Amino acid sequence: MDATSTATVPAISIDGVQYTRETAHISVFDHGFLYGDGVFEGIRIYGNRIFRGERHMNRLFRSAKIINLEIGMTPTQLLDEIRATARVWSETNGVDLAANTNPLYVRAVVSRGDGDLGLDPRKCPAAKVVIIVDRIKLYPKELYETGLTLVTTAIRRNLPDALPPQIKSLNYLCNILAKLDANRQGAAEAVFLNHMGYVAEATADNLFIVSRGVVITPPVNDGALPGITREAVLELAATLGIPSREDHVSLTDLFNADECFLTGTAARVVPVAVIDGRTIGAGVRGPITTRLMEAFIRLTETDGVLI
Ligand code: PXG
Repeated sequence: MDATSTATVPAISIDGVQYTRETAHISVFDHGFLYGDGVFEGIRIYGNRIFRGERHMNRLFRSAKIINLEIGMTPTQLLDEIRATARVWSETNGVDLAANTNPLYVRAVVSRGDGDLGLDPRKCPAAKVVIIVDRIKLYPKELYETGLTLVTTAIRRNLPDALPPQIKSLNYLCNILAKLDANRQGAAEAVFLNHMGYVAEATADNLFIVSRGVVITPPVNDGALPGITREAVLELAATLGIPSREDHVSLTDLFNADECFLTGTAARVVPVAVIDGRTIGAGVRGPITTRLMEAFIRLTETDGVLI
C-alpha cells in the first residue's frame, strides 16, 4: 500500500496488547461507554516523530488526576506503547514512517474500565488504555488558502464549575451539540461563547484573533482547552517577534478582528474567513496567520519524539 493511499488499516492496542479493528473490543460495562467516564488525547505523528508527545502525556495525566482516574502505566510507558502501536501500523500498512509525508493520527483513550450498572467509579477496578493509530482527514486543502466559514452557537461552553473545559474528557456532548449547529448552518465549525458571553473556542479547535498586529487567544479560564497546538503557536509568535497575549475576546472583537484562525491537532493552523456572515478582515488569509501557519509546519518537520 502506498503512502498516500487513504485505505489504511488501523493499529490498535488495548492495555498493551495489539489487536486489529475486527478483534479490538471493549465491554458494554465499560464506564467510558456507559457514562463517558474517561479522558483522551488526539496526537499527530509527523514522519517518524510523535509531535509533542510528552506534553500530550502531561495533559492526559493531568486530566486523569482531576477525575481521580488511576492510569495503570507511567507517561513514559504510555508513550512507548504509542510508539509500539505506530510501528505495528507502519508494518501492517507497508509505510516507512521516516519517509511518510501524510501524518498519522493517534487516539489515546483512558476509560474508567469495566464496572457495574451504577455510576460509582469505585466499582471499576482497572482503567482501560486504548491506543488507535491511523490517519485522519484534514479540512480540504483549499480551505487553508481561502479560510473557513464559522458560526457562533447558542450552546454555551460547559461551565467551568460543572465540567471544567480543561479536562479533555470523553464527555463531548456539548461539542457535538455545537457541531450539529454548525452542520445545520453549513459552516465548518461552531464558536462557543462562555456563560459570560466571551469567546471560548471552537468544537475541536482553539481560536485566535489578530487585532492591530497582536495575536490574541482566550485564556483557559474562559473555557478553552489548553491546546498543544495553541501553546506551540504562542511560542512561535514569541520566536517570530509577533506580540501575543491571552485575553478575553468578545463577539465585537471577533467580528472586528483583522485576522482569525483556529488551531488543533487535526486542523493544525487554519484561517477563518467568515463568522456569522461577517467577513473577517480582508476576507483572505492574513499575513500573520500565514507566518504562523508556515512556522507551525516547519515545527512539525523537526519537533517530536522519535518512534
Ligand atoms: N479544543 C477542544 C475542545 C479540543 O477537543 C482542541 C481545542 C485543540 O487542542 P490540541 O491539543 O489538539 O491543539 C481540541 C482538540 C478528534 C480530535 O478526533 C479532537 C481534538 C484533536 C484531535 C482530534 O475529534 N481536539
